[in-house]
Order: sequence, then structure tokens, then C-alpha cells
Amino acid sequence: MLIKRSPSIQPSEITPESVYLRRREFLRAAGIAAGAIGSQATWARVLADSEQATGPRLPDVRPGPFSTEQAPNSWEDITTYNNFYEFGTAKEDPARYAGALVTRPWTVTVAGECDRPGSYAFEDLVRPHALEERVYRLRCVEAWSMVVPWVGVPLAEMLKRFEPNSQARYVRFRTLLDPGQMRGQRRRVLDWPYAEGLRMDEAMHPLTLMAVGIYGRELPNQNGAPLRLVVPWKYGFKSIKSIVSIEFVREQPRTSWELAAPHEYGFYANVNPQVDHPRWSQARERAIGAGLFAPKQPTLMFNGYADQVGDLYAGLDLRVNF
Ligand SMILES: Nc1nc2c(c(=O)[nH]1)N[C@H]1C(S)=C(S)[C@@H](COP(=O)(O)O)O[C@H]1N2
Ligand SMILES: [Mo]
Repeated sequence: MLIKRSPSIQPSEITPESVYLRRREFLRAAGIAAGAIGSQATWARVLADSEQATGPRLPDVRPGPFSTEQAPNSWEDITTYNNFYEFGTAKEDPARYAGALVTRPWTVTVAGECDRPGSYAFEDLVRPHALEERVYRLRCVEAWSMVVPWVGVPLAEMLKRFEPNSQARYVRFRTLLDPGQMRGQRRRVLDWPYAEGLRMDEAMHPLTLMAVGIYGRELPNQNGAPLRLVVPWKYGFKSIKSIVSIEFVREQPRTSWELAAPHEYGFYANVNPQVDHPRWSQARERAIGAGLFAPKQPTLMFNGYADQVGDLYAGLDLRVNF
């Protein structure tokens, strides 16, 4: 994807200085390592995309580990092509209707097997942590993909503050239930509120992020404001949006998609090109933003994060535990 530029040519030599300086500034703000992005064309695009971004800027975002070198999708792609069934099932519905969601004040209830349960204001959840930029691939179970420059907090660091006890084997997350604000909840498309879950070791894995922003800005409502999960090696539906409840539990929680179609959507939902969806192949994916006639690209095992997460599933039959 990336065209390698000759290392002897400095970017400042081939770019007007004002653009170069703004680019450096964006890199720092977005936390992208300067060497991470190769070609001038890619660069110009990422810079232009970052300038399209709207909404409050997040302070003191630092680069985090595990970012892909692929260029992120545009702000436009990321914020107008969404799945957020609480606002409708068409890709353009969330951008059109999620403005009705009131995200401040926002309270998250923490419950179950932990020593610090309670109601936490969004600000109190996030403020103790440094914000990190993580450019991750996102692979939807529908066989399309994007690259998103998230801003967030490692989920492990947030969960540790609630002091989960030895009985906590899974974490369950729930989205807000409010058909007044979420017009899609007036129809029983899913078993509302949207529910998701992770095994404790998946939740505590350093790749797992609690995201609060994109492109250095606060999350737009359609992307799950004010806070949403990002689990980059799993299909997108695990990355639950607009979270109001975190619960430490002993038993594997039932998830909304599992309840809706248990033969199609399992609890694990690890990206796996060798295990097809009953109704379509998972071997390849359509990269959003690549153009209508671009060939599909191969889907990678664990969405390209196999080196990081492969060990979590040693000995597990990934066809049975799909
Ligand atoms: N609450 C809730 N979370 C959700 C969804 C949803 O419908 N409701 N859709 C999921 C799906 S299928 C995907 S692919 C991602 C899409 O995230 P994005 O719109 O930020 O790209 O959100 C996930 N999180
Ligand atoms: Mo998805």
C-alpha cells in the first residue's frame, strides 16, 4: 500500500515549508511517528483528512504502541459510513440521526465482581489516564474494512482501577437504552440495550482500547460518543459504542448478536479468513475509500494482530469458538 520514498530526500526538501510544518504539527498532535507514513501522496491525503476533522480537540495525545503503518481512512469515511443500529440500519443513518444523543453529563455504572463498584462520571473515568493515539485496522463482519486513528486509554488501565476480584472471568458492556434519543431502538431490530463481552484476559490485553476520540478530536456521536470499546483483532461488532455499563461476571455473557443469530455470530468473533460466515466468505475484504473498482484485499488472521494475540487462543478450536 505504501510507496517507499528514497531515504536520502528529506520531506522538507520536496514540500513547501508551511505544509511541512503543519504536517509535523499534525504528526505530533495525532501521535503518528514521522517515519510511519511513506509516500508524499499518502501524506498529503492524511494531512488533508486531519484538517477536515471537526469537534473539540483532545489535549495531550501521545503516540501509543501497535499503530499500523497503513494510512488512515478519511474523516469523511470514518464518520459517514457507520454501523450503529440504535440510529438505524443504513450506513448513513448514524451520521444523520446520532446528533440526538446527549453525551454530557454521561455516567457509567461499574458492577459485579470487583472491589470498587459505583457510578462514575465520564470525566472521572478518563481524567486519570494519558490519552494515546492508536491507528488500528477495523474489520467489520460484513467484509469491509477501514483504518482508524483512535484516541483512547488502554482498557486494562481503566479496569484495574475498579479492582476486579478473582471471580471476575468476563466483562460485560452495555450501550445506553433510550428510545427517545435512539430512534432505532423503537424497533426491535436487536435485543436492546446492545450488549457485548470479553474474556478477562482479552479485556486486559494491551491492544484493547477504550476510545474517546478519532483524529485527535472527541468521538463524533455516530462513532460511539463519549466512549466506546475498540478490539482490533475481532470483528467490529465487538467494539461496542456509547457504553453506560461495565460489569465483571463469572459466566460468559450473552451478546446481542449472539442472541439475534447464534449460528452466525459467536462470542469470540475473532477475525479469521479461514472461518466463513454462513452466508459469505471472510477470506477477503473491501477497503472503504479504495474506490468502487479496487480489488478486494486479503483478510489477515486476527486482522493482522496474530503476533500480539495468538497466544490467547492456544488450544482453542477456532471453528467451534467462532
Ligand atoms: N451500540 C452499538 N455498538 C456498535 C454497533 C451497534 O450497532 N451498536 N455496531 C458495531 C459494528 S457492526 C461495527 S462494524 C462498529 C462500527 O464502528 P464505526 O461506525 O465507528 O466504524 O461498531 C460496532 N459497535
Ligand atoms: Mo460490523
